Amino acid sequence: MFKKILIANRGEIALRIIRTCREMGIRTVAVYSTADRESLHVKFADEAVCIGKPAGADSYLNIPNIIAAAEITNADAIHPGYGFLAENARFAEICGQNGIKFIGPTPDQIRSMGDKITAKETMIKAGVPVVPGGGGLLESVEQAKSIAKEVGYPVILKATAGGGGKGMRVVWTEEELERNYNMAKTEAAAAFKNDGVYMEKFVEEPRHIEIQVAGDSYGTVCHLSERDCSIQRRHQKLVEESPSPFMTPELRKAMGEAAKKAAGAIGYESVGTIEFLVDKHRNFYFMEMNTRIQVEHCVTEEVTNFDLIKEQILIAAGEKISGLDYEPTMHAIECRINAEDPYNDFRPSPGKITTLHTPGGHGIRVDSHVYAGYTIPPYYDSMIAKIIAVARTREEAINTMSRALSEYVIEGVKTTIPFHQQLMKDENFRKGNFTTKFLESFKMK
Ligand code: MV4
Repeated sequence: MFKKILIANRGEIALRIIRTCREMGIRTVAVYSTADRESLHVKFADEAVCIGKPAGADSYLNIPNIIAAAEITNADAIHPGYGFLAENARFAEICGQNGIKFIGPTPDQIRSMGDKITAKETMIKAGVPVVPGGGGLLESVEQAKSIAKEVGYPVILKATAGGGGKGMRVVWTEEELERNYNMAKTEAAAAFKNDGVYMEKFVEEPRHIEIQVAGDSYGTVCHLSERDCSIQRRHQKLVEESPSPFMTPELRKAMGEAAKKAAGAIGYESVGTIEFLVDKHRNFYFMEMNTRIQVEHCVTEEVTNFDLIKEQILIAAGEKISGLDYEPTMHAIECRINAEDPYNDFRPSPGKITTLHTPGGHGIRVDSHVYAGYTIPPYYDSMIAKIIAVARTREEAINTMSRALSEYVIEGVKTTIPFHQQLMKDENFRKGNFTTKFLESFKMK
């Protein structure tokens, strides 16, 4: 087992990883930017190293500085968390070249899912359902038009180097295709330094349901059921839950098997997520694979009783997994508390937290790095806490969440707490009646 893990991240996920390491008897090294000197992850780790100025590029994305911090502290592994360098194949490679274990998949596995056209081709070969459409790289507007004619409008253009919704364009008629094709290519080139785009049939009003998987270095893969992440705003998830209110035992079995095929096809060795679009007829289609631990991993932990960070570390250290699949035994809902103003287009609201009262009690877990007197820096993600409610039924979990939200006091900055309070009362949300379009028409009172 590793003796010392460096956590190449900040915020709640850095703290989350430190907690598991302490339980496992593994020493921890925090790294931090000059904006994060007062952050809890710095205080909770056994050692801490400053790695640069506030901007991500100067600190949490600065590979030489992070490797140097691992060398001087003698860390034998690096946990990347999510975001920053978590899906950077080059970083995983450099860790290996320096004799440091990257806690995650291999560089090749990251690469094979990073390019979306390659990933889709791999899934087709593996027998995983994908959205119908041209498939490969589009070579010209003429080719795009002829594929769209075959597939039928509406279609969606996506960047092969994209993901998470960046650089996508929905096209409803042939007249709109040329303009959107050119814009998609320009946007992709600017955002990803790769102007490759591909086409798919546009699935209208889908649900976003993802399957948590785990694979070990002996070729065994298993799944830990689904998370419903349909409650999103501009591709930012706000609420996640497990099980999905749209799930059936048959669909879970089929999606679980497809997810295992997907991970198995690349010999995946770590915990990961297969994202699917699910249409109203419960047809499901592979969208992308996230080769990292995700923000919303906690809902799966609460319903399966696994510590997914521990599993990830054990797999990286060469342990075997059971190979069994796991079904939810409880219902868990997570609300992301962001320092944003839900009454003002979710505008970021960094600054000093003057008062803080964190909820607790039966069925409540709060993962957070903030405290009274903490100043939220403006340089990073605005998420300051995740609140997870767990109960035997969905209705009870929603009631527990409502109760906990009513206890939460955060003063000094605006937060998404009022949004979640109103959502928990929404009739359609309570009925499980929602798709990825739900928040487009949700109005704050
Ligand atoms: C789609 C789609 C409809 N049809 N692909 C958004 C994130 C990225 N992973 C892919 N996304 C979508 N791909 C086809 N063929 C609709 C979306 C989409 C979406 C997906 C999940 C959650 C929220 C979303 C919001 C808008 C669009």
